[in-house]
Amino acid sequence: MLAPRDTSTREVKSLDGLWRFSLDPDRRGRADTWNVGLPLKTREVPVPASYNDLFPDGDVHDYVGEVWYELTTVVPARWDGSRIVLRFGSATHHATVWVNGIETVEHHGGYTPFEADVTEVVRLGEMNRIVVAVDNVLNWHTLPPGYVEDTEDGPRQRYFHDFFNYAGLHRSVVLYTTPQSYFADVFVSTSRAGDSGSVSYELQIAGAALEGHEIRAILRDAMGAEVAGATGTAGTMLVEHAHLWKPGEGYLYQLSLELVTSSGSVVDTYSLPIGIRTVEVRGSEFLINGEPFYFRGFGKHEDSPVRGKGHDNAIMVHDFALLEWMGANSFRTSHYPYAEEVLDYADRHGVVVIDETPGVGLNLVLGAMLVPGLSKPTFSEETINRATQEAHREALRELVLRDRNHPSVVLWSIANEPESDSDGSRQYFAPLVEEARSLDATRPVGFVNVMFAPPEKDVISDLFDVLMLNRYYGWYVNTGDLRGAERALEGELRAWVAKHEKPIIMTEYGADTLAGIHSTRAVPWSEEYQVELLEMSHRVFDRIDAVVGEHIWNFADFATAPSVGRVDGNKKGVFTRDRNPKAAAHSSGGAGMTRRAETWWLSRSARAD
Ligand code: BDP
Repeated sequence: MLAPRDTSTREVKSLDGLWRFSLDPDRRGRADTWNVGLPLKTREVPVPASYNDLFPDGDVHDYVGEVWYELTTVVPARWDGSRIVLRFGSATHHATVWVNGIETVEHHGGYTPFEADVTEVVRLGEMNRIVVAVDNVLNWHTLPPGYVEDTEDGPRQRYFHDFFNYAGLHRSVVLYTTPQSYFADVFVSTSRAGDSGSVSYELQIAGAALEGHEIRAILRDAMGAEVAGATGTAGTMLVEHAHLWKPGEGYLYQLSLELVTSSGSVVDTYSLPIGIRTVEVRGSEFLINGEPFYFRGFGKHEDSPVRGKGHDNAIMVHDFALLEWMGANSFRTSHYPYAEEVLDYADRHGVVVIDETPGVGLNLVLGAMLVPGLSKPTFSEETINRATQEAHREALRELVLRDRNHPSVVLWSIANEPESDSDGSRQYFAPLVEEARSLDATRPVGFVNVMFAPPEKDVISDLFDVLMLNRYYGWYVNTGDLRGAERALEGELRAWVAKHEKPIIMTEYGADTLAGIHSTRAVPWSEEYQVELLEMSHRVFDRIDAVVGEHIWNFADFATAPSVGRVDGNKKGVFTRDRNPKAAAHSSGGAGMTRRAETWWLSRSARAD
């Protein structure tokens, strides 16, 4: 899916701002034709933002069901003759959209964009009413899964993942134009040979048929100089002395596409940034541009006070600045696709991304720790089944089709901590791995393994290119016993190495830490304990050659559903939720780093000098 861009033939109009908003606890909206217009008296909410934390009342925070958004906007009269598209960056988790009372699109899945051709339903030069019903309900067929419990006090949403179920219009909404014949999609892949690079593209044109048209592709370097060109719907361009996209140096070329008629007039133009780089797994190494890469960074969340999961450029820039301050070179979009702006930024700044689907909570053994009393098998007709797998396939497809042109994305993560030690898990995942490979043969595929499925129990890791492990030695096990934790962690990692010759990325390890708690001894929840646990983990990683990455859990504290193990949310951040550093933020930028991470950091600083 192409991101909307202003070009000489296209125009984008932002619909971000304050929208009218109504909860619908009695489910009256549809019967009372709110799709044509919301009741006169409503609240107003900002877009993009989660609605949950905007108001002091629990009714909004813990609301379960459809909410309604409405905006009226003028569609410019000058757009006459263009194709007009309404696009949502995301709506969490399900949306139905009406324009001037007419249903135009429905979308399942809370973290990927969707759009509707509204050319026939908008009134040019006049006010147009856009109404969206957004449903936050998670059920057995959504990703992530969940179920709604009927209680005396109304519905209560239950789910098996450890972050709050924020909802609403989390990302930008735009109207944009394209010509009637237009570029519908493009897939770009790159390779290297010696110091040359090559850029291949394959594109799709849609809309009104054109006779004898031509397609021109032009590649320009960062200074705007033309370096290569090609014609046709697919082509390969050779770039001599290519300037590679590298971790720490996000060098980008621009690929400009032109759709031209036989008489030479330009019908459509589209332009996108391209990074020339290669990614490869060889033995137990992860190579970027043929060089071993060591991931150093964090699992993150889209999470901040007031906005919840709403995208915010100020928070984004600040988070990237803190990542740099920490010496991080990478992060994982745990546990869902992030806003497109985040990947664009990572592309420009050379930050490496592990891109994850919303496949989280596919593990009811783990789920029972978050939903007391839950006692059901993970994979069954009644729980996670074929319909869930179909939703997963669709979420994976939408993620790959959205993000495959980002050089920052080097690895697809299909799921986080699913059950992976049963026949059911193999049946569930094998087709999804195939799907990922058929959608994109240029990137490795992985999933994030949970501690309940160590090497002697796991039955799916052979399907994947890398091992991604979340391990909580010293926290959920060996609590307060870092010596025992060190032995156990090393023992398990050696068992993985013995079983699979694959690179290991430690995708989560860490300790809940309440900023301000201090101790001279290693006491869980204290800042010192977090420091010591991270140092212990880093010592172990340094002893295992197959470990090619370390992502601390988590970058910052984040909101969760209430539970006895959570103190106003998950506190495993090295930053607090409002991004103040805990002791570990200082130490893991220096002494706490593994030797290999330190090497990367030093070479990076040398480049910057
Ligand atoms: C893992 C999950 C992550 C949790 C973390 C924790 O992948 O989402 O937040 O552990 O318990 O199980 O802090």
